[in-house]
Amino acid sequence: MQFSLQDKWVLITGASSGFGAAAAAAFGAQGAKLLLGARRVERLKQAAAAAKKSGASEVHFHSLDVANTASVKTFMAWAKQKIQKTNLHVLINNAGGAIGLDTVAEGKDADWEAMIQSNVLGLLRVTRAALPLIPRDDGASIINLGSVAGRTAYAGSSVYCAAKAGELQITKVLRHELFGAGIRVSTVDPGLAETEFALVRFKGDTKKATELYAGTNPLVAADIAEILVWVASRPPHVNIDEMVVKPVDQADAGKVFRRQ
Ligand code: NDP
Ligand code: 8X3
Repeated sequence: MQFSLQDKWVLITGASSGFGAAAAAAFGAQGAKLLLGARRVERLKQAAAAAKKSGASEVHFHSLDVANTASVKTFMAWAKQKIQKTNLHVLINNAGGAIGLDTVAEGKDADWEAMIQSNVLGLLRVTRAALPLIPRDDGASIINLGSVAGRTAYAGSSVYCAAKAGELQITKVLRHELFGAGIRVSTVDPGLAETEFALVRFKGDTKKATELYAGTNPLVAADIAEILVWVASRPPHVNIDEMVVKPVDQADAGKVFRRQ
């Protein structure tokens, strides 16, 4: 039988835009209780209001920088207070993204460090802090956001590809470490999706960001949100290990069909 998300606690990192904000609305529509984190609190507030409107039974938000251990600790202490018991049923490790599209020859230390901090170390920090709140043998799920970039390589994306390959390996390791605990562990790995991802990658250059999606039909945030809900709501004995989701116009990370 499908796992009901009604009144279950769902924690989403990077909930201020894109997949995270859409996931808040989608889990909200299932009647879940939401804990949302990201750095831009004003945007979290908007995502929280939309999720409440979609049917969430409770929505709370708090600033979170997954690149900072102290911030993760503060956030999780706040989350623990809200949840009270060990009943965090869904953890969505979504915070992350790509910064820059430089070759290795032109790469910037700050960009490399930020990508490893959010996509890899942030995922580890949040998961470490959340694990004591996740119930055993009760249908709980940890769902990590990977990428096609973690499974293939393209020029200008060395560290982002490495970070998402790291996410995939961490997901697999967790499945070993949680063996017997009755906690599901999944990775959902999208291809080209129109969110603020490109704006962040191109450091606020809206022209370049818009061009990335020009003439093609990318995924949208709601496509991934719907899949995250589906993964978490499978019967408790079913673990969706890995899911790769691309637009029909995309054959591989660097190969996108564009209509004139
Ligand atoms: P967005 O840029 O729209 O969202 C990224 C989210 O991550 C924002 O809410 C941002 O919040 C948050 N975030 C980034 N860094 C941190 C941090 N240090 N601490 C806390 N939150 C952080 O992009 P997407 O929704 O597309 O990206 C979501 C995830 O999906 C990322 O992991 C990305 O790599 C992955 N992905 C995206 C694809 C795409 O094509 N769009 C494809 C495959 C995977 P804030 O800035 O407020 O902190
Ligand atoms: C984002 C997908 O193809 O831009 O993770 O690397 S891609």
